[in-house]
Amino acid sequence: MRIERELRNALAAQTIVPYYQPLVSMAENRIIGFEALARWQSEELGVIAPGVFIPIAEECGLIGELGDQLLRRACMDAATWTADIKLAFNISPVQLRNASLGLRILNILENTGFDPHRLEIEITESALVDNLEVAQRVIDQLRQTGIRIALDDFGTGYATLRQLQTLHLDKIKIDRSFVDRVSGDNESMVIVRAILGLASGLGLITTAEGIEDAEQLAYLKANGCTEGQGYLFGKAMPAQETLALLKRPL
Ligand code: G
Ligand code: G
Ligand code: MN
Ligand code: NA
Repeated sequence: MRIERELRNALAAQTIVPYYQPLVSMAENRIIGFEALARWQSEELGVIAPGVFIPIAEECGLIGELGDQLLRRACMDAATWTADIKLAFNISPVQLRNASLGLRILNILENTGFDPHRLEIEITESALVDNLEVAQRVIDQLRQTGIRIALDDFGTGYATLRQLQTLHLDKIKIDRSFVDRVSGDNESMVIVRAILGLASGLGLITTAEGIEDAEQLAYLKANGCTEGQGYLFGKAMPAQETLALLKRPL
């Protein structure tokens, strides 16, 4: 397959790189971190979206190597930020099936000298369904070192409320599909408020994804959402643009 061959070339040349989307504190109204989002511009094929190449990397058995490469790069990029700015990094369910994932992440942190307290690992609900036992073990191993664990795309998958209670998570990220409809759609507003109430009752931090306007932001903030992300604050950008953004007020 053409795209698989290009993917192997890109891994060898390290041309798939993380971009960074700002993560904002609602209370402080400032950037407190960035989520790394993989970007690939292939010379042969043009821009390929992560929604396309991540699943292919998983199928070809390349996701482990790609993930390691991206995390290493992200830790080096994040080293240029001040120590109060954290890095959020996505892990796919396929990666979480591998019990050695925890050790590999810790190795990368050690080799790059990146403080585990500044790292937040995002996992999706389907990772829990796949293999809960391994997932739980990796999560516990990472949390022991100070890494925080976020449940990504919450509300779209199959995480049970029981799992929210027992999995030792730090944060849930409310899926963009709910936030999208927060202005106007009454049911989405009810759902978002319920998720925020549940999360705060369980002592979990909340991030709302996909915030695009002030109305959505106001509703989320009023209902106790802790952090936000979305085009209102900024799209994913190359590493070299993050520094300038950190220097100016929101
Ligand atoms: O950046 P964008 O919204 O197009 O990302 C699409 C999807 O790809 C998201 O679900 C995101 O979590 C996933 N994704 C982006 N970067 C990475 C990455 O580095 N590793 C993994 N496993 N998934 C990623
Ligand atoms: O699944 P995950 O949350 O990791 O991926 C986030 C995806 O959502 C990225 O592909 C990112 O480009 C996209 N995204 C982030 N903020 C917004 C937003 O405000 N609006 C829209 N439409 N997409 C967004
Ligand atoms: Mn994510
Ligand atoms: Na998400």
